[in-house]
Amino acid sequence: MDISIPNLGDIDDVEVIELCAAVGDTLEVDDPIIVIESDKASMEIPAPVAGVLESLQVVIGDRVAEGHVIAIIQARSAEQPQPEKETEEETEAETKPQEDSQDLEVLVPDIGDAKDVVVIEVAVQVGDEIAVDDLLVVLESDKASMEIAAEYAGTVLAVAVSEGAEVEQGTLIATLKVAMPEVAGGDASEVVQPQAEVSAPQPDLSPPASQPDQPVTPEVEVAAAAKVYAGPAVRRLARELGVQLVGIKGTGNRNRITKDDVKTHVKAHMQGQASGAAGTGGLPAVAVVDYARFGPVETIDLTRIQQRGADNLHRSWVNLPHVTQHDEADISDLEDFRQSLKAEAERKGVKVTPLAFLIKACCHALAEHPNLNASLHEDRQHLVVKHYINIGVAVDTPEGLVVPVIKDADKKNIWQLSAEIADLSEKARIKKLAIDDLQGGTFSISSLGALGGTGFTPIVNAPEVAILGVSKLQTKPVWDGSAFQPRKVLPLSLSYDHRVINGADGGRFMVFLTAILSDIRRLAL
Ligand code: CAO
Repeated sequence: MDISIPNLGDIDDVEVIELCAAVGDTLEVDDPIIVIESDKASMEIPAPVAGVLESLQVVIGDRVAEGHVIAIIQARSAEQPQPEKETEEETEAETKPQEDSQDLEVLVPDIGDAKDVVVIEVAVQVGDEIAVDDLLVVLESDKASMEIAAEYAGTVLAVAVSEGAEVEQGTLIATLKVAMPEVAGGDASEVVQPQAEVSAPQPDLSPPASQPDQPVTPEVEVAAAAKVYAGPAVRRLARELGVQLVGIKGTGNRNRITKDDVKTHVKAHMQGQASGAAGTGGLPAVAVVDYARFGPVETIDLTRIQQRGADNLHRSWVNLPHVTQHDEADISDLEDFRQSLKAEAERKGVKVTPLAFLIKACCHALAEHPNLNASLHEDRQHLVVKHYINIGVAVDTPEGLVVPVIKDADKKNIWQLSAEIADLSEKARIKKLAIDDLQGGTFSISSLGALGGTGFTPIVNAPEVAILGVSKLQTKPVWDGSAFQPRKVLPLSLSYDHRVINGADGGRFMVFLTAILSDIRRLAL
């Protein structure tokens, strides 16, 4: 039986925006087949009869009008008893080839803190046949660019972004019809359809199993987002509210996410904000002034890095109660040792500055004081202590402040740290940092020593809980018990999140750190 678009009143041209059933599905009367959308409303086209969907005559993006055949259903006769679900599944498996394609939404994966990432290239168009790893889009943040490639081979059904569009994690990039492997064992009824409201069992879209303690990779995030079991209306609501469906607990049939689930999730988030768990809000605004009334002015565009950096600093400043503790380290011996390394450093082609020693010393101090290598859990009832030490280093670039991260800094020697500081700061300055270079920091250092200053209050790079500010090394008279000696003294400023670190913790950390810097033989302990 041909299924056609019904009379749509005064609307004569609408777009197919969702496919709710796949060829081979058994449909009951009123089960949705597709969703169409005009500029006024969207509506589902339901099955007028029960039966098996023999063919779909449209793809997402097609424009249709009244009378357009969208599908063919092999109707079940009235005498034919409605098959039991399990029997139906068994019969299908025996008599028909397994359904071998599936619609898959490709979403922007985890891109760290990056917001308002811009699509700078769209490499596919509707109808393209693509292979695994074929480029879909190229994104660019203020810090790096990133290619999003296809995880499955298939056909592009719809492209949801265009060049210049701003996206963030979870934004829909494209919908693919992908060739899927046959279901092998398992309870197929628990497997979900990525984007359609269908009740028939679906092939497994799970990515290959990963180790439970492996970090979630962008690839896994993409597959996880696609696996969400929710209908088109719920997905649309989630998109409108800017909510990620991944992670929302579905209370509907077979754990399907309902509109109420989305609303409950949003409500819980808002209540969390109101109770101060995240964000602040309600701050009095700074007065808007017409500066030109008082003299000539010039308005200059801020770079994207400056804008995002300002947001991050503001977020940290208003959410974290900051305390800054100042101290001084006598690094005369360290400086003598560093100077003695100059010839060797030149041969190795690296420049050794005090910063490499500071990173090394901080790693020792963090291992000894793990509370500073931690983050406050969002429930504010737990502390997440990290068993790895990744040091973020603030780098001043023409575009603004960037904080690349030296991973596993505690496992690297002074030569390796020096080389990595040079490499990451150069990449930061020429905008060649990868997203990964900017993620995973556990503690940060902001060194203004080369510029000057006797102390400052750095802002914690939240959700880290502490940051070390470094000012200019000075030669000062230091009393040795019988006379003043000229010593090289390094001013240090530790800012910390007072919800996690109390004054005594901060004090102990600084005493330990300055002791190491004053006698670097302690680095060997
Ligand atoms: N006191 C005195 N001199 C110092 C010093 C200190 N605390 N730290 C470094 N120096 C010296 C170095 O030894 C080097 O001298 P030589 O050229 O004679 O060897 C010189 O200053 C320049 O150092 P550098 O800046 O090239 O290297 P670095 O390892 O000290 O720092 C980096 C690297 C990337 C951190 C730095 O270039 C930078 O960008 N700093 C700015 C960070 C910033 O803006 N923080 C503010 C964040 S809050 O807005």
